[in-house]
Amino acid sequence: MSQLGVGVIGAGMMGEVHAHLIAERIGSARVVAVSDPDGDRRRRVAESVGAAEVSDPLDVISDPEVQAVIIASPDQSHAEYAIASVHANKPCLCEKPLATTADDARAVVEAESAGGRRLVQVGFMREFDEGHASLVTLRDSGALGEVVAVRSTHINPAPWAPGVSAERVITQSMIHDIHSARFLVGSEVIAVSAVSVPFGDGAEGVDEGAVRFVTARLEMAGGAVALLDVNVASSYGYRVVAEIVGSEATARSAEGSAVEMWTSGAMVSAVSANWPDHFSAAYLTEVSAWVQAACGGGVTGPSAWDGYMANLVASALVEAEASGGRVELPTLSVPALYRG
Ligand code: ISE
Repeated sequence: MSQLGVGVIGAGMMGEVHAHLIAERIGSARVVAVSDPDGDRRRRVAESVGAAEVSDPLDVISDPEVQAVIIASPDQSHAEYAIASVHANKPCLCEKPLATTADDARAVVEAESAGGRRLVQVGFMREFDEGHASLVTLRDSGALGEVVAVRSTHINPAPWAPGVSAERVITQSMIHDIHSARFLVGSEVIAVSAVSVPFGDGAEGVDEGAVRFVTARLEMAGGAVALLDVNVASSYGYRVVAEIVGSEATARSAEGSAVEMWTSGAMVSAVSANWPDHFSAAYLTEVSAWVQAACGGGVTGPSAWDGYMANLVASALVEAEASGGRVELPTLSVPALYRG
């Protein structure tokens, strides 16, 4: 069987990760084109996977050799390229967030719905992480009872970005936890509130208004609550821990290295340096599942609707954090394409 031709838009950190997974770990696909406005970066990644260099991202999508597209360009361009992929009838894996505004995400949903076929998979890769997937399996088995609460701890190494505003933390980082809350609880968000902790005046090397921590409370339909924390300035590395508190039992994703060491009054276990190594297995599972679905002309996993819901909740959280209030979300009916 011939290999799926994949075009990669964006040769930054995630574009490179995906391009190498396809070139080195997935036999049923190959990278045929890579684009990036930075010529050196584009050349380096294209050469390393034996693909052609393309300067205009829209030419990647229209290239007849490209049968499926990976969108890993800057966030503000995601929606445009996702819509172009839909119009070209090509499955795409679009990095999160689907868009930078809920309106732009809605436009992707509308384009896809008009075509009547799911072609957009959003890169919420935690659905493909063994720990998160096992929590869903446990929940569905009934062993946890009713879901009472979900907790998500998300820690990025400092300096994630010295000028990071609460809005950026919410829309670029906490957006993962928002999606996790929806799929771990299994219901929609109905209201939100949020608080942030700034670095404080005069902190060295950080911009005015930068925050180091955001905590959010999501009220979910059905009565459960989701408590999400993002720390963008840890001094020790990267962690993500998810927990479901159930009426009968509580379960949490495990962390740490394969071994633990006891030494001089301490127990030591490894901490990942950053997300590409922490979630390396999840990225491989995600990309493999996407390639398999794309070979059949479709996609799997988080949908454009999920991307849109996450953007809506993120906007509500940005408003709640700025006002210090509680912001309610509208109840939307799920379009037919995304039901079931
Ligand atoms: C960051 O914004 C990302 O893009 C990664 O997907 C995520 O895992 C990380 O924690 C975020 O801060």
